[in-house]
Amino acid sequence: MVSKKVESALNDQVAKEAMSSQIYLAMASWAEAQGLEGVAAFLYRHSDEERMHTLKLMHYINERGGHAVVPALAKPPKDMKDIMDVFKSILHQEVEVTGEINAIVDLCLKEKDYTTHNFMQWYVAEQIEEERLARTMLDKLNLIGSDKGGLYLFDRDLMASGNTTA
Ligand code: OFO
Repeated sequence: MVSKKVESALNDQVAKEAMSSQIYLAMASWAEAQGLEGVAAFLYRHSDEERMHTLKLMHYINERGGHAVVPALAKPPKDMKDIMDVFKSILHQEVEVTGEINAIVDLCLKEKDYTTHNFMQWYVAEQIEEERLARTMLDKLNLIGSDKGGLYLFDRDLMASGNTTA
């Protein structure tokens, strides 16, 4: 059974993961409209992953005697400055999520909820991967600079990779 405090923290995280999915979806649509098909495919996939993160939390809350709440979501930004801006926002977003996950882990220890603490380790590991991925993308984009041919190859590679570890 989760305590009310832990349940509420997990439900807050449900809302944040759902919002992440929403933000990635808006970025994907922007990229698709720009003709960046590979980037769009990557971002659509990532939006799905964030939905999976949301559902995983919801199932856990319900299985532990709580009630997972479906949140209201704000409208995400429609336009991005450029592709660099997209991946800078992603890194910023993921660093923030890591902080939120760590705060829940901390709460679990304070509440002596070792079951939820154990469950949250999956998210701790996932955040390492998410941040690594965003940094790798930014490094590649920094190398490409304003080279249009480089951007074309970056987009094509993302299309071909079919996963989020490009
Ligand atoms: Fe759910 O990891 Fe990104 O935000």
